[in-house]
Amino acid sequence: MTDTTQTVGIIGLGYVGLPLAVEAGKAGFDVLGFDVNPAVTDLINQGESHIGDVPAEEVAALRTGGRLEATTDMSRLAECDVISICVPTPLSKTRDPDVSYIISASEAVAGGLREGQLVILESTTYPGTTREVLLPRLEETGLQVGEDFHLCFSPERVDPGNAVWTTKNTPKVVGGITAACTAAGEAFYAQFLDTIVPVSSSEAAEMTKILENTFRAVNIGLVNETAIIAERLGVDVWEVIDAAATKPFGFMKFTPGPGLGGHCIPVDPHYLSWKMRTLNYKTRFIELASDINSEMPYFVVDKVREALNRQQKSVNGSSIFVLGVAYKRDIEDVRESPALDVIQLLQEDGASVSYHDPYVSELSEEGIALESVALTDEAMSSADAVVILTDHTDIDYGRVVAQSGVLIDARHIAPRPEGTAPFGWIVKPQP
Ligand code: SAJ
Repeated sequence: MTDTTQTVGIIGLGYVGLPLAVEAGKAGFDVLGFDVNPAVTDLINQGESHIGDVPAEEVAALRTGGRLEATTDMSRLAECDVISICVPTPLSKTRDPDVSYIISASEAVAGGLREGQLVILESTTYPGTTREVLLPRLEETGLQVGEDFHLCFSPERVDPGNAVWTTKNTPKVVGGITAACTAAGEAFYAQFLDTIVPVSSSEAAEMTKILENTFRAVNIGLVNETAIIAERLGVDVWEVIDAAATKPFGFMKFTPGPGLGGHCIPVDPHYLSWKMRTLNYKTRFIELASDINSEMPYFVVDKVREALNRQQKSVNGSSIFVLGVAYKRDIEDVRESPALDVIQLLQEDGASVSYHDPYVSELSEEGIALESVALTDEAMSSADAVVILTDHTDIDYGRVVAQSGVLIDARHIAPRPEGTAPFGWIVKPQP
């Protein structure tokens, strides 16, 4: 693992796998990317990129240099000296872990497992998955972990849209089934990532990731509950959080919003909850945060109702224009986006909803079928209410305030009209 003559296989060429493939290719490894979707492998083999954080030029350069190839043929895993598994770990309909992607990847790896290979799971999952789900399938080949092959867990820490912290410069935690496995994982990543953080086991590495994301989910839940409490007390939560954030130590700023989106933060903590239920322990903070975060779409719809009420209007029959449907700013991903919940609730209450999102041209999720409309003055001024749900950077919010008759701001991004309170969920009309 101490030279780049190895061939690196990466299973799953999404927002985790493709950036990793590109970094390994740039470091001089031959990279073989695997994906079940031929549209993805074809696109990459044409030197294109379907991931916002990966410029097509980087893919094209690696293709030209013969460093990167994509395939759907899993039998080629035998060609790889290192195999990184970056497949999705969603929740099932009953909100239990769905490790089916990990299982099918494990079986594909086992099919071509040979001496000298290093296998690394990167998908976020409950502590124990690497040892309990992957290892048995690999050892069915008769090969011995830590002797014939190595097996590690190394959490992905990709923050989509974050140009400062990238795959290359974000410290990389890695923990193996055995000490030799950890050493192999550390040696591999050290070839092309800036900082490696070895830990004592695959469980420690799995738990590290779950703690990171649970930390965020619980703290977002805390500020969202603070928002609900502040509303009852007639205090503005945004002002209070900004003031608390002036404390130079012992405080970390999180902001309330329309709910918890993305395929990580709303999902990952439930992997730990599920595992602990099998051990007869209830993870109370995770469940409580989840309850509160799920309440926020209702809170926002209540604000819309209150704002319309100030103009003797009801939600029912109103035209409501939503600004931003992605789960967070400056990305195109709508998975678990709270905007989907807000739109559904408004439609159920009889509103006719349209939206504008510069990153999301159409919305066909969870029974919603809408296309992004242009952000014209007319679209805003003719709506009975405008609701900001995602604070994309490239929108002129001063214009939104000027053109909207009724404006609800769930992200505290809009400038406040002269003479009105500088904070609050309802920008116009003032009480
Ligand atoms: N959110 C709030 N208030 C906050 C912060 C976030 O309401 O103060 C909301 C966001 O709008 C979004 C959701 O929570 O809907 C998740 O936000 P996020 O910033 O955690 O975004 P993700 O899920 O794209 O990325 C996170 C990573 N984010 C950061 O570290 C900033 C990181 O936790 C993980 O590397 C990544 O998930 C992952 O892959 O696990």
